[in-house]
Amino acid sequence: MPLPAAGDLERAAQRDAVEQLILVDEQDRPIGVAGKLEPHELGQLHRAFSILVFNAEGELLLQRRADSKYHFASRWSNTCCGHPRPGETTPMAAGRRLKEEFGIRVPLNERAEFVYRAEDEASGLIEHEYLHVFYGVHTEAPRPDPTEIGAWRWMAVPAIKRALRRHPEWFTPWFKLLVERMLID
Ligand code: DMA
Ligand code: MN
Repeated sequence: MPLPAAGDLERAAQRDAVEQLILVDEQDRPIGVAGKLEPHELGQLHRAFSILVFNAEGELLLQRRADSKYHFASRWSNTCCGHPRPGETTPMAAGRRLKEEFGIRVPLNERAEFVYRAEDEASGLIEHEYLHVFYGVHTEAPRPDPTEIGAWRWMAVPAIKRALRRHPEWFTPWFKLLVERMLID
């Protein structure tokens, strides 16, 4: 796994150590609370969200996950992802992470939900999530947090599909699922 830069090392590890997430059953009913890392080590199902932000031309805002991310580091992915904390609604959490990661506030609509499971060979961690998918539109340049986002760009859907076909290993597995299920050219 790529290692964090000096300035990111303590911040990234500290944040992941204190975060908590919501364990759920296959119907998204809460069944418990856990620290952030353990469910990803064990592959326990938990609540999560994925956000797709488009510009006025219909291009999607992509992020390359920072090299210091705890899993799926350095991969290209959808605009923003995360986990609601215990006591936090999923739309609130989605707005919070979009602001923290990309420095933008965007009205969001929930459009879909599904369960998926994916393993990250590099970190040995497992994503097993009940995923809520949000859409939003934003036209200005974002101001990303470099401890979260290594790079970003707007990209048209047909170009995303071509890149995914040729180089699936450049992308996160949940992004591939989102594109296949949700995005028509
Ligand atoms: C976790 O994403 C959630 C999904 C849908 C993969 P993340 O690692 O970008 O979020 P965070 O850093 O907030 O845990
Ligand atoms: Mn997760």
